[in-house]
Order: sequence, then structure tokens, then C-alpha cells
Amino acid sequence: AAQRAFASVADAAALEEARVQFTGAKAGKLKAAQQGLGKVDKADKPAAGKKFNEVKTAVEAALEAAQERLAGSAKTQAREAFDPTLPGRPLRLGHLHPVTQTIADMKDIMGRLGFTAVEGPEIEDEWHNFEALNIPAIHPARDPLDNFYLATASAAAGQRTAGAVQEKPLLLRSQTSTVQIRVMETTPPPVRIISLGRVYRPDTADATHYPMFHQIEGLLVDRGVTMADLKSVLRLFCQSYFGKDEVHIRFRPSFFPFTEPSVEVDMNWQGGWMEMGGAGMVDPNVLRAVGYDPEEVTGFAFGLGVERVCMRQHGITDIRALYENDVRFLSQF
Ligand code: FA5
Repeated sequence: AAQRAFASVADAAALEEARVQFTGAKAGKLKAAQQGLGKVDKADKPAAGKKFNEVKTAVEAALEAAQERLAGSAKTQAREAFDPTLPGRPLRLGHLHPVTQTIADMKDIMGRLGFTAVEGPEIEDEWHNFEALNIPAIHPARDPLDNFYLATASAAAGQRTAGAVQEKPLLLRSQTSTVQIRVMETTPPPVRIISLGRVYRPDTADATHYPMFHQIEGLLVDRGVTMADLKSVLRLFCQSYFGKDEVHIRFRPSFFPFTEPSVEVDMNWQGGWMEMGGAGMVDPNVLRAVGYDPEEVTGFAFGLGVERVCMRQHGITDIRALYENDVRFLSQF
């Protein structure tokens, strides 16, 4: 009966039922037969025991065979359920953030114009963020309300005014112009570098401002560098980056403590102009601060907002969209 039952089971549930019925440890028929052996006459015991073992082996073999048969048919079923003619499911690939893409493109273009990319620290001292850039202690740009001073540093700044000598105040850099100083301090002219990275300002977020953003800084110092070189490099950069005739830049007279003359660089955008950055001829005071001779060399510098360039390229009208991390927005670029 057991052999027949095992041979006819069609699924795992039926097999389990038959297994419990015949070989179950508590109420299985084999168990009952084994217990029955105790009641057999002493003389018949060897023969009965031998018979029991034969039956047990046969039942167990039937169970094993049934198990194998079911496992095999599950495999065949799985093979048949797989339809190789169905189209595959597309893999969802991630990609670089649009600002990261802009940074890579900028490095590429400026690299082809001969500018080497260098990096500088995001935590700066006042010498590199202000002093060497011709921004003296009384300058409003150094106001603690306009900069992210580090907690220990601002406490120190407060005590300093009370007359105590304290550690050097530190702040999150507010501009990449800091890297100009770091490079010129350690490299004799000529220099031809760009620096791309994060800067921080306690600006209220709006469509074109964010408290953390990126700048691309450019610096070229050599003999006989003029404003005309600055303008052609920025024009070339824009033409290469946008590759479109409809992108125009204009230069507006402006003021920065570390350049003279200074300009602001705008780009046409939605029927008006958007400010992209500042630029100018490196102020002789800055050249002197790093040990260069302004009678020997001149230079130009520029600093553009990377997010603004990225927005102009993709038609993004609100800078905040870049940092909300909404994949439906980011996946478009
Ligand atoms: C500067 O930071 C100067 N260091 C630029 C410079 C470099 C001038 C070298 C001369 C020589 P400004 O503060 O204007 O300048 O900022 C430059 C650009 O950064 C702005 O034109 C704008 O494109 C971008 N920017 C400024 N603040 C923000 C902000 N909160 N969010 C996003 N972009 C900003």
C-alpha cells in the first residue's frame, strides 16, 4: 500500500501526507508495526524482525523515489515557465548629478585651453579667504553674518576684540579665490590654473541663490597678460561649453578688492541677463602678497557660479531643484 501511495502522489502536499501516514515518527504505520514486534513470540522474532526491516527499506526507497520524482518535475516546470522570447526588463541605471556633469565638462574645456585643475581646502583661514585677497579686517565682506565662521573660531574672534590673543579664526570658504593665493604662494609664475569646488555663504535660498554652491575659479599669471586675454578666454569657454550661437556674454564694470579693473560677467537668459560671475585683472596688492613682482607679471582671474551655468545649459529656472534630490527631476539630465 505504501509503495502504491508514494508512486501515485502528484504534489508536495500529497507526498507529505503519505509520508506521515506510513513513516511518521508518532502515528506512522511502520512505527505501529515496529511496536507490534514486541508482542511476537520469541521463536518468531528473528523472522518477523527480518521481514519488518525488508518492508521498512522498501517503504523508505519508495518515499525517496517519490521525492526525487517531484523535485525533477518542479525543475521541468520552472524550465517551461521561462519564456526566452519575452523582451528583457530594462535595468535602471543611475548617472552623474547635472552639477557634477557641468564640472567635468568645465574641466575638460579649460584643460584644452591649457588650464590645470587644482584643489583647495573648504575650511579656510582669514589670510587665504580675505587678507591676501586685499580684503582688510574692516571690510564688510568679513562680517560674521555674511560668512560661516566655525564655532570655535567665532568665539575666538569675539574674544580677540576683547583684547585676548586667540587661535586663528577659521571659516567655510566663501569663494574659490582662496585657491589663487594657495597656488601663487607655492608656485612661481607663470601659472595657468582652474579650481572647482564648493563654497558656502549664509544666503537665503531663492531661485538663483543657495547657501552652498560651486564656483569655477580661473587664474592666469604671466608676462604681458591683458584684459583682452581674459575676455577671449571667457568667450571661448562659453562657446565651447554651450556650443550654441544664442548664448551671449557681456561684461559690466564692477568692483572686487582683489582685481583692478573688475567686471561682472552676465549671460543672456529668458529675455534678460543672469549674473554668472566676477572677473578682472589681479590687483598688484594680491601679487605682492604672494611674493610676485607686479612690474614683472600681470594676470587675470575669474570666478563663475557653476550652478548658474548648469541652469543656463538645461533651462533650469530654480537652483533649489538641483538639491532637492527628486529623482524624477534629476533623471532628466
Ligand atoms: C566672487 O565670489 C568672486 N570671488 C569672483 C571673482 C573671482 C571675481 C576672481 C574676480 C576675480 P561673487 O560673490 O559675485 O564673486 O560670486 C560669483 C558668482 O557666484 C556669482 O556671479 C553667482 O554666479 C555665483 N553665486 C554667488 N552667490 C551664490 C549663491 N548663493 N548661490 C548660487 N550661486 C551664487
